[in-house]
Amino acid sequence: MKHSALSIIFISLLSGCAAKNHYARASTPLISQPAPPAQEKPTSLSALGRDPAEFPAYVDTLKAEARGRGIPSDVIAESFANIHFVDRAIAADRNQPEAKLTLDAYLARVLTADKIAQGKAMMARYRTQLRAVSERYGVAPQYIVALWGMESQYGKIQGKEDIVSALATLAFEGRRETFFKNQLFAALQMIQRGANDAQSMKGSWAGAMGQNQFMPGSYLHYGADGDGDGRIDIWNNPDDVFASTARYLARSGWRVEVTLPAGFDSALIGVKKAQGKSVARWLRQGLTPQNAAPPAAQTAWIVQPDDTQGRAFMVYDNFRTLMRWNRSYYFAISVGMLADAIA
Ligand SMILES: [Ca+2]
Repeated sequence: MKHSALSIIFISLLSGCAAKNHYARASTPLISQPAPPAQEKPTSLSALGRDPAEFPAYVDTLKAEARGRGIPSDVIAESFANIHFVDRAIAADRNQPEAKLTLDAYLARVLTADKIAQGKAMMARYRTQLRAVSERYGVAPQYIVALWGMESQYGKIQGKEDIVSALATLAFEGRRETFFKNQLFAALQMIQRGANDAQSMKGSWAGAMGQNQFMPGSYLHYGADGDGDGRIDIWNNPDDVFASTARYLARSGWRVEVTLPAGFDSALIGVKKAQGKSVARWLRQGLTPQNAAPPAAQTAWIVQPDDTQGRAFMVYDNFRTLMRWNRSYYFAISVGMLADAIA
């Protein structure tokens, strides 16, 4: 990928929260689940030794593991009441469209004039709430609205799949079993805590829920009660959607802006694995962070989105993770472009 594309992510997604230092505590998944790396070969259930006829028995093992994790039996019974094999989850997970589209083709599909116009209207309609959330979390409102638009068409398309079934099916598929099992147990925890009742735990085939398409794990980590009613309702309540999205963006920060010393060797700029150095080593080379420096032992990379004259940023492994996933990368670019368009 060229740096010019990177600049879109950086300048637009990140300049809005430049006032605060939000570098990551830990590598985190995107809001939606990331697609598998493009180089991963498609496999079939039979190649993995998994016959859909074995799904009910697999579900029994999931229930047993949930009990072992301390989820009460009545919560398990309620959560699995509608359990079914989700064919579409398997088909769609194998056929991530972005892996086959160019970036321009992807943008033409997702960044429509209608979506931009609606985004501007939403910015105006929710101006007061967005300003409050923006101040609280240090995230500019257009990024919150852009994520909302990209994830669910501003709340309109949230998915109607039973989340427990979608996650159980994806875990059964086996390519990322641990990831999806953990998301499933997070969904059960949500039901246990009363985040939503089991019948209403709906979302996409990929397990993403609500107006901001949080995975259950993201909900547990980043969910925020925007209107103070004691619930975090990302399905129906825009205040909660805005607060949760802003909290996610603030916590999953991935960069700190730096000033490069005169004569800095441009060969050191980039996100190849070999270009990573500890923060301490970068500082010894004369880089000056514009916010508090990250932990000295943290491995970081230097990027300069505008190639020569522009600002430089120190980024961490979660940014590289983002770049490895085409879908997420395209998605991040499209969010940045939508934010610019509606700001
Ligand atoms: Ca609430």
